[in-house]
Amino acid sequence: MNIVTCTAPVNIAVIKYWGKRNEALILPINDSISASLDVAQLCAKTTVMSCPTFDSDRIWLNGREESIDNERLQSCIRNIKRQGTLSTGMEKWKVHICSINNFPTAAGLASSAAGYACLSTALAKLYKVNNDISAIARTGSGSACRSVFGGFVRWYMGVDAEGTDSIAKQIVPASHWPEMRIIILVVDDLRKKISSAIGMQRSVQTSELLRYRAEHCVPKRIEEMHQAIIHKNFEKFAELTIKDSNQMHAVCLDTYPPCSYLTDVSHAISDLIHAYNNAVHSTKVAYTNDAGPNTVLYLLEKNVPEIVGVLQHFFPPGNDQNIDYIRGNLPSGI
Ligand code: 2P0
Repeated sequence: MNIVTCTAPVNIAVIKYWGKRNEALILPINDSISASLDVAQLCAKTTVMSCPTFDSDRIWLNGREESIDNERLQSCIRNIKRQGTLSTGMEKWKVHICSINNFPTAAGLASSAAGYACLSTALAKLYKVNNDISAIARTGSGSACRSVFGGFVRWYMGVDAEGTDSIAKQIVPASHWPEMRIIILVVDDLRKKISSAIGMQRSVQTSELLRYRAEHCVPKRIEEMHQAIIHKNFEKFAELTIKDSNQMHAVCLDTYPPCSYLTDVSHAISDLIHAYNNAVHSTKVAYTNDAGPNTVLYLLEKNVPEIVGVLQHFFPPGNDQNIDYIRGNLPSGI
């Protein structure tokens, strides 16, 4: 029996991926940038086993067996087996996969990203694949390619029709900006109504703003964000993060029928962050929302106590608008 276990981090985008130019190959319409979180805090952990006596491929997610007949999962497993360099017939052995998350699934916390990054890395080790793992992870879930690395990561959209250059690369390791912290405000951990995949497909079909964003906004913004990270320019980083999150949600509303992911509590949090930044005459905290109501804050370590104090003052425990806090930092890697 061969057995491999890996962990992979959740990543939170600061320049968002929203829209595919090729659905089957999962090729995006723009570059995106994210930070991977500390694997000890928010991660997927996957064990893969292959054995000559297994008679079928099987998968367990958080302890429950799920169907292996999932198109993306199959494509990921097929890709890896095809690229493997095992030479003894072991590539024909069936595989059993066990994966767990230590965070709420489908709460807008990119569980599929960590999950597919982890699965791809574990299977690539099992089948001795030497090719780019981010490209394999991408075929499971687009944002998974960014979770293959720690620190700040850029997913290059690429130009090749087959997607050979649509891969992720680390911009800097987490140690480059050790003061960076995130706080996840869990507004609601119920499953989101419209999946990202469906939402972005609908945006590509109907939103003119999406095309404008991809052609005119993101190319400039992505270079500015890349530089802000390299130069540890927090104010610029924060402004770009906020603007890009809001633009992605503007595209979601420009979609027909619209995809509305934010709640009154999400809006109240962003209003509070703007009021706070305004009061302190500097952008000390950034917020960003994925395809769900939870808000992620990026801030520097020295500002954490004050900002947590402000949040707890306005959203006290026991209040109707109660939110849970998950604090994290970035040091990460598989
Ligand atoms: C991101 N999201 O950049 C954006 C922001 C959600 C909002 O990547 O269809 O689960 O599997 O490629 O990767 C979520 O999209 O979608 C996502 P698929 P995925 O993080």
